[in-house]
Amino acid sequence: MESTTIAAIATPVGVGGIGIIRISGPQACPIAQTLFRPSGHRQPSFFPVSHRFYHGHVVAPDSGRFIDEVLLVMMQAPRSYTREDVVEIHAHAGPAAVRSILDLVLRQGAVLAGPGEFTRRAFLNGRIDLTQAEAVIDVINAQADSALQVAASQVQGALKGHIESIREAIFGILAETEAAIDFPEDVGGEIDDDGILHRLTETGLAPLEALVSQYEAGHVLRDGLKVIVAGRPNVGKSSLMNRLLERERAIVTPIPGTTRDFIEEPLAIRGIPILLTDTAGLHATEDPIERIGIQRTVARIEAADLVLFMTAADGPLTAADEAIYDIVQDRLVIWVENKNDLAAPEKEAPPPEHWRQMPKVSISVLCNRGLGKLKKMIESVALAPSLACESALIPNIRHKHLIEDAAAALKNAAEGIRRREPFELVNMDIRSAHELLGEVVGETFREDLLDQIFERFCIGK
Ligand SMILES: Nc1nc2c(ncn2[C@@H]2O[C@H](COP(=O)(O)OP(=O)(O)OP(=O)(O)O)[C@@H](O)[C@H]2O)c(=O)[nH]1
Ligand SMILES: [Mg+2]
Repeated sequence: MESTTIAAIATPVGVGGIGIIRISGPQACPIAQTLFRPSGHRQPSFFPVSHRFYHGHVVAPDSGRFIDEVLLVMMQAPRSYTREDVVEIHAHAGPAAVRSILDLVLRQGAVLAGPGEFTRRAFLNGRIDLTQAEAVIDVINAQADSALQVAASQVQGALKGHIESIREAIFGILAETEAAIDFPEDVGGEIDDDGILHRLTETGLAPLEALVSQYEAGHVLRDGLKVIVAGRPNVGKSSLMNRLLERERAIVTPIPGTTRDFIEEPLAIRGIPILLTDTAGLHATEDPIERIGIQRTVARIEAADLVLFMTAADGPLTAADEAIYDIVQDRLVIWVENKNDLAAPEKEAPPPEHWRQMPKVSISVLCNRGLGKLKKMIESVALAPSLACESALIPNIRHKHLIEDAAAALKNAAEGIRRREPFELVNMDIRSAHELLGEVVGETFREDLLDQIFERFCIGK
């Protein structure tokens, strides 16, 4: 247990309804008692009951100056977030009052908490493991609902449980082979190489490799779906971007060639984080600068998860549309036919045969028609199993690297067993895999790693 008592403002900066000052450590309660005047209690006899809210006032101990009307709650160790004594003071006034209260708390002997220090203590005191601590950061940072769901279930320890069971399996193999090396006469008989190899692959390597591939699959929920709007000039790409963002982000004019470079904006569609890119209209040109722009757009199209290929219904498809079709047709694509308010059905030619393979939605950005349907289509693409992953077992980048290294070590071990190398050697790899997985759940950890993780937190968490 830490001997210092830490304090910080736990609510976001700015003018909010309430601001919370959080204090954790052995002095949390004594400090609170010096500042807090409970309503209807005589001060000297006041000692808060754990997990109960008290109404009262914060008063500066030296001057007797009234600071704010507050609610105070004490959570006695170990039934608190950090497993230490925690006091929270919920202040009602603006940021100035919240800061004055924090100031008083610090003057009474608490030290200002570093970023993530509350969570770090929760980890060091064994309340949560590292995957859960990192998931707390993700919860704080998650912008869209679906990402939040994944983060929230990791707080519950889904990934931890899974890694633990893989680790146990590996540990079982280690225990068995080490016993055979050290005490051959007690264990009796030879090591069953093939049996060990089978177990190593089935219960160690395969689930680890599956986790790594889930990292790739889960990237949509974690980082957002990369969606690019492409089409010839003037079809309404920037208008669509603005409509989806619900603000006038991109310049829209009737002049073809209005957008000259990429415009990239994050947004959420039906709870899915999206990174939307508006592009310059694609068309045949001799202008060298425009040609570079077009090359870059093509590269972006190749890196996108989904292309919204836009055409306009105010006239027939053009050669420029055909040329863009050739670029986007092997991508995941939705054909978005815009300006259906100007469509003249009687004059419309049916689309070429090969175009009909693309899922199509007909919209009018101007009249706000068909946008709901487009959003639904984007959602179903994003949630397709090839991109998104329903499973809660999605590692973050740190986990992924460790899991990859552990898988590589197990692969080496498996190779060694196949070559009939002695288990003294093979076990070095197996042991290293076991340790690497220990780092994922924080069982074997290094101080600098902890610093790195907790630095990503905001102060007060
Ligand atoms: N009638 C009608 N006009 C639209 C619709 N959507 C966009 N427009 C108009 O089409 C023109 C071009 O719109 P933009 O959004 O600038 O088109 P763009 O595809 O971004 O064009 P570039 O940036 O030049 O490639 C503007 O005058 C828009 O008001 C629509 O659904 N119906
Ligand atoms: Mg534009």
